[in-house]
Amino acid sequence: MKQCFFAVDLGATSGRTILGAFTDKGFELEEVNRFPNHLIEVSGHVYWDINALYQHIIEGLKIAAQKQIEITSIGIDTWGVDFVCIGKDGHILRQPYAYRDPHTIGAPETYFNRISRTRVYELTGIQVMNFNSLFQLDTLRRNNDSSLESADKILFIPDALSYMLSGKMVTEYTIASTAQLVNAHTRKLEPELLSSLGLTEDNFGRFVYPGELIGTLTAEVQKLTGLGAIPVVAVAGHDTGSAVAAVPALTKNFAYLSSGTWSLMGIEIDKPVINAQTELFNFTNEGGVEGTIRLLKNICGMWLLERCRSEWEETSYPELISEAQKSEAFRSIINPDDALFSNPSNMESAICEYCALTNQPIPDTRARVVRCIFESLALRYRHVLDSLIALSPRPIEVLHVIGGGSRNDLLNQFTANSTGITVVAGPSEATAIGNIMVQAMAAEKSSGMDEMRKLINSSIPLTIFAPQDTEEWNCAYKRFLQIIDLKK
Ligand code: LRH
Repeated sequence: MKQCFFAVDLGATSGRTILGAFTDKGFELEEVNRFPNHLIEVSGHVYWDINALYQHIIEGLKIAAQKQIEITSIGIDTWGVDFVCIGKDGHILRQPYAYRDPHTIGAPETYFNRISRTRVYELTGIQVMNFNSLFQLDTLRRNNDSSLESADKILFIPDALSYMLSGKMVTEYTIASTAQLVNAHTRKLEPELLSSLGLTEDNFGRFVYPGELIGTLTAEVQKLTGLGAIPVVAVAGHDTGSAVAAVPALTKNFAYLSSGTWSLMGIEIDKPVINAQTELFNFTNEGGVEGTIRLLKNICGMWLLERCRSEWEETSYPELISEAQKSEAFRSIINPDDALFSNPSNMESAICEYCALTNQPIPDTRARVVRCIFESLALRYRHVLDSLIALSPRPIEVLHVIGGGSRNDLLNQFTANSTGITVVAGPSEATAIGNIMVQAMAAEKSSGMDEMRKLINSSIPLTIFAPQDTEEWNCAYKRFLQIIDLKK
């Protein structure tokens, strides 16, 4: 019987469960089930459906049981910052708000009246974004939210799903770190921040690091799925942490771009870098696997195209990419991180509005919209990479693009052209691979991340993109900087 690790990997628009095994040839992955994940808007709030996500995981486990696969352990990673409140009776108090809920607009500024921005950054090293759990929790507190008021525990999404499977409550380090609740130096929950929210450590589950055992499947889940008392292991519960663990780098001189709904661009370092410059650039220091730190920035990634696609009856990606490839270059340029694009009622109209506001031609065909998105993303990547190069203690020789977006050859080429550095694309399933790697490390089937990265590099096909058309891209970059300035 084959021995496998079961990875649950949930993103903001879709989720999947994957079986991973190590063979003589390297690494084998098999997708078990894939399902959509949607924002649900009700009465002015935006929610996730945690029960539906649980149901999909149960379906995946049932399929694995029917195939008579021996599962060594289960690990869950998800997008960051969102959480559920759990009552004294152990029940989830309501569906969790999604990070695109408008309730946190302006929340950091309100919070900084009590603890200054510099102090918060000094403690956590985390970039300020409206939706960080710190500001979500403070907003709920100010609004006397009934679920927070009745909460005994707060569980981040991967921890909440692990709880639903195992009955055990934990707070996993990487997901708590991106929440902006962890002290970057002690690598534990920060009491000063918790007390500003009226909370203590007792309001969270047992604090664990990637690789620790959470519990085993409850009797109920065993009955539902037909599986035995399989261990549920803490992986890097934050999807970006799992993805970056699977960067197939052979040396340390690399930057990465984890490309999905978000584009997370950064470098991996041993200790947090928290200084006036990183604060000014709003760079984050997120906790990762094996004590590593991800110095990175969130860039609005495929979200723009994902939203346009849903407005265009889900036209396939290959079709959209090929239309964009034939379309005129550098017709209109946007800043993908402009607030206009955070959750507009219509993404295509928001892009047209941005172009009108900055006196550029309106992208009036689908191909032009997609071309505008890809070129603008590539230019924004250069913008962020330039700051990273200035901050990095090591030279950056290569940019590893990982995640679903690494399948987009046109964008990969644009990224190489714009940044002027070689892009290595793949693996597209980095997050699930990183999740499985940590489970393998916990099962002592691997000596650690370096060995795993070598294995991924040698067993998964990677594509290399060398920079081209440097002159045109340099001119476009100057325009990009002017446009950002104009829109301020
Ligand atoms: C990417 C991600 C990112 C977070 C965002 C909310 O999926 O986890 O790292 O900042 O979702």
